[in-house]
Amino acid sequence: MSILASELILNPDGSIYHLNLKPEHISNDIIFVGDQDRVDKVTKHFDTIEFTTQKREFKTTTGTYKGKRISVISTGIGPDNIDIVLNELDALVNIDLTTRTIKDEHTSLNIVRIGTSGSLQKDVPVDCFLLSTHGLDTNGMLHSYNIDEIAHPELEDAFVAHTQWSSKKSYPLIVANSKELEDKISSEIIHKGITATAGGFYGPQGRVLRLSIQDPELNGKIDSFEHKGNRITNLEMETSAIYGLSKLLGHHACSMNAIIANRALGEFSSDPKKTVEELILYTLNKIVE
Ligand code: R1P
Repeated sequence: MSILASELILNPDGSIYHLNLKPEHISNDIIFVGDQDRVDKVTKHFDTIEFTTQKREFKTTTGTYKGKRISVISTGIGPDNIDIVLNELDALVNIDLTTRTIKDEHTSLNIVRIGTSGSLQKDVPVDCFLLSTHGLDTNGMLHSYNIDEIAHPELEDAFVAHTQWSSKKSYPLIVANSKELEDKISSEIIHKGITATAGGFYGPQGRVLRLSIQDPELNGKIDSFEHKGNRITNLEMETSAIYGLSKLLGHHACSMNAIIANRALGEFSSDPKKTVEELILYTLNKIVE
């Protein structure tokens, strides 16, 4: 059955609505960054550039690094943008945009996020690299989909009990990464843990400026959560949404975090640009290994 024009929106040139991309523009190996200016910080290392485009915060450049074809895409900030980026990328590879029908053969993308994040644990220091084994979704976007098959109810229920999570907020969901990608990108220098993904930067991450927040103790309760060896190491705004939609759509995803702040110690990196640059090079070289 053909997908209606109002549901699968294409631009007049046939490219997908927000990303401005056609299927031939992207590689199956994709790096996500948040900031559109960070795309060039990755692709400046490329041997060749074949294509670049930008619409709103979504900038894409495709080229080769050490001979491997890779696309780098900026997602902007937050899980709402990830909903757009993952659905549109999946449509590029798994929907025939001409007939508007789902292809018989499924294509899996490999997606690695290179992001910045704040540590919640004293022993996950500023300027280290952290690979997210899971994303802890606290923002609710994924609840629009059928998520039972990707949930970890025992861990989620333990987290709800430990934090006395308000029933008025969206129920937390814990989603795993792609173990295959984790094994490819890991090394002895990489910290690992569950990454909590918030739907905002201030209140949703426990920051107080002028507004009081629903649970001022929440960050402390997240720090102290432990269940069968699992703990929450850091906080950012995209990983759980990337993991959830990738699993549901049949793609592989892994999130790499440059830890630029330590919320437990109140510290901020003295040179976050350098840490991000080092993570970019580390990740690129792992992807092509
Ligand atoms: C907030 O400042 C942004 O920085 C972090 C958060 O996840 C959020 O997107 O990541 P990026 O630097 O990758 O955007």
